[in-house]
Amino acid sequence: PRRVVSALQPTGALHVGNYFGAVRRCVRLQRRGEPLVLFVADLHAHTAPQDPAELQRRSLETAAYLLASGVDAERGVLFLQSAVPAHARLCWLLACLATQARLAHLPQYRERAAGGDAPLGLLLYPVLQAADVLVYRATHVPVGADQLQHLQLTAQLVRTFHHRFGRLFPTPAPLLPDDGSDRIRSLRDPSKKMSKSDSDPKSRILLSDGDDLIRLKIQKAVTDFTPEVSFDPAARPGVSNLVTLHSLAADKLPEEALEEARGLSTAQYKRVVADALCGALRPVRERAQALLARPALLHELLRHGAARARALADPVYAEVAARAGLAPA
Ligand code: AQP
Repeated sequence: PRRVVSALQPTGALHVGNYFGAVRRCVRLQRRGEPLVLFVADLHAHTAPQDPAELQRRSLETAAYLLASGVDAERGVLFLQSAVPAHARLCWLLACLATQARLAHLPQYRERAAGGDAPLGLLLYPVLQAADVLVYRATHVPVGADQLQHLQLTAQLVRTFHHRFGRLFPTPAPLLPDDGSDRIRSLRDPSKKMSKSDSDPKSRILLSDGDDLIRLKIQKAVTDFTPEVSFDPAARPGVSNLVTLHSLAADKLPEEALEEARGLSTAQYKRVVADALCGALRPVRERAQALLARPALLHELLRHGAARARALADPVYAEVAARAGLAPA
């Protein structure tokens, strides 16, 4: 059977890159009938220092935005990663199958560790990601292009596991988008991706931003000095990023977005883009605010989700433990 597994880290407020690149894709897969396991990756968040109360608040907020975006927690499974111990248990065994050299070679690690004395958790991050999907015997993982190397590591860990302990896991296949949604750029420096942790809040549009703030951030977005609008991500990353955002927000093809931009200056086009974003994000924001006003309901939903996730993951881990000569948990 097919199973799609995905996650978001509660490392900050979600931005439109997370929304179009991850959340909305999950919602659409789920609406097409794909069985979706989706969680808030609070264990992953600890690879950077976290304030405990803030982490808890962000985790709940992230869950609220996932639900507000249309994730169906009854059809799928939605929970906090740390509530399902099998992730960390499987991670340990997989870590024993991975080599330090292989992990230290991954570009994301090299970027984030930047030659410093990084926490061990940062090195193990992609191994925990492998455990996250294998513990549900995932067949498909929605990823962005920058995650492909981590999925290759997962495939390698599956091969090593099978070699030592016999066949057990499907090799999860990547689901890559073809609408540019996996590469939304920073509004202040279009050579970088939009990111939760960028020090400049104007570099990203948050799902919690109101219409005025969305308009202001788009108006201040860095473009270039060519007056008309065109789509050329290599030569004109800033303007092209606006076209991508417009097409995603208005659910149009980039060509259709460009058609609307014809004859407009960049400044005029920015108003069109901002309108489209306001229209797409307003209902999500309003639903999230309504959910966040009911924390007890959210906690209950997540508790229920975690119980269902454990019912899926525990038997898989029990089989892993049996194969590896470990106690069943
Ligand atoms: N700029 C982006 N464009 C499209 N998709 C993006 N994603 C992240 N940034 C963009 C996707 O959102 C999901 C969230 O994954 P994560 O919570 O693990 O965060 P991340 O990938 O590390 O990226 P962030 O949001 O910028 O967080 P920080 O700053 O903490 O690293 C993933 O599916 C990712 O592809």
